[in-house]
Amino acid sequence: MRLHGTVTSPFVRRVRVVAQELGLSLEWVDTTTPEGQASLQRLSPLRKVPVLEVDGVGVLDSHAICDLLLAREAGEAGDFRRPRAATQIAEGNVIHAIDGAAEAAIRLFYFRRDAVDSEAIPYMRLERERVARALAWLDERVRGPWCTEVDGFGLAELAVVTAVEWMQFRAVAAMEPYPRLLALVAAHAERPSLRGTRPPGM
Ligand SMILES: N[C@@H](CCC(=O)N[C@@H](CS)C(=O)NCC(=O)O)C(=O)O
Repeated sequence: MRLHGTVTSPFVRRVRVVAQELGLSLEWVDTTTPEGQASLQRLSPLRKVPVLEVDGVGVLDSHAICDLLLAREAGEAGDFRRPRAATQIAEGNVIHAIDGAAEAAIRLFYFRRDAVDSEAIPYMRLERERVARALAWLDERVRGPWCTEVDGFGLAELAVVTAVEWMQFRAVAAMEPYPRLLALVAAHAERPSLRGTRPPGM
């Protein structure tokens, strides 16, 4: 299985973390290279990363890829908390909220990179507000280092940590108003799979 991505992408990092947690090694295709980009374009009409190539077919979204890896490695390897029916709604809502914030923040980042003033565009002001509202909503709901009423590091905690660290790395959102989110991120900072996938400078 060949994972296409960049080391800075928070969505790609989630797949790399899940693979490490499960003890899986995935072949790496760096999409910042011409060969990696050509391979990505062949596999995905969206040209977003991550894409996992399985038997010549691209799996086009980080959630689909993580679900696939967790389903393939059904055993209880390590202490990564598997999705559970009891926390499905709460965990799903955390993931949707942080993803909405992350995708909006990524658009703000691309606008800034392209030297476009996103504040001049009403929809992009909404995107900035969406980031802040989602982070405030999450900050009210996290429970110490955990995102649901069940303890353990799982997909929701992973989504929050990877997105918040990326937002700090790219300086796309002020994080001071969200002390509980920052505490959650700090609580997991030394987890080996997170340490092992953190790009230089993050
Ligand atoms: N929902 C997707 C989001 C993936 C995504 O937005 N990836 C970004 C990199 S972090 C990307 O490839 N953006 C390229 C673009 O928007 O053109 C997932 O979970 O995989």
